[in-house]
Amino acid sequence: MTTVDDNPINGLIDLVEASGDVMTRELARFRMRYKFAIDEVSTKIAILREEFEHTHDHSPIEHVRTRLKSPESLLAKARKIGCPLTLEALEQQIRDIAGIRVVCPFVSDVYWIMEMLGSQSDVDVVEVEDYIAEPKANGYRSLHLIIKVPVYLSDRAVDVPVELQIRTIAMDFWASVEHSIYYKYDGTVPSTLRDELGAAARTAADLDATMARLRSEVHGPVLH
Ligand code: 0O2
Repeated sequence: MTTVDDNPINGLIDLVEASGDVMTRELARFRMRYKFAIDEVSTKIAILREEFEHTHDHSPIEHVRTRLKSPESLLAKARKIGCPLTLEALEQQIRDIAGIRVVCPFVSDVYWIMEMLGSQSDVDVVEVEDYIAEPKANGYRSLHLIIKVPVYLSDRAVDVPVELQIRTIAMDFWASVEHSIYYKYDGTVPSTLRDELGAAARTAADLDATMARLRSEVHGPVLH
């Protein structure tokens, strides 16, 4: 297996080009299985959504976004965490190569999606980080899961990890603004802005709670 640990070449793409067609094909094949895993989980989510909409008065999903980590950000993450640049090590140590974000109207929808996916026999939930129950210090709230799904290739089946971020519209709005501020200040956000973001996160949490209460006053308790 080719490694770039001591290689001065800056990008995985450069490495791949320098290593010739065999490595190019290997990396493309490696990333492809994550794309297939995204396709599989996206289909599961679409089925849950359509079936739910058929029988309920609201949709549990506002929108879904998927992303396959680019070779450049794969390399940047590997460097950041000190992961050797071999396909085996990338596979074992980087679990967000396939990412899916599901944005829901209500907090109860977030947990419903987790339960529905987690109860499927071909879905293995390997990690749950509940930043809704325990928000991050900056106010970030979201439910993070790493799930593994089997992908059937022509010569074998592989269990492929997918990072799922499930959150409400209010949480998503906060996270996207916070993300852009974080990058604008290159990670060192001034303390006044940090305080305001913290206050905005509490407002977003209050909004989620108020909307859930109003909904249940009008439509009755959530039954899913
Ligand atoms: P990107 O570009 O969104 O992928 P990990 O980095 O996943 O290996 P960890 O610490 O377990 O390690 O990750 P965590 O805390 O579960 O966060 C993973 C992702 O959640 C991040 O991916 C962000 O997308 C999102 N996230 C986590 N914390 C915050 C936060 O404070 N603000 C915002 N806006 N998003 C957050 P990446 O890799 O950072 O970036």
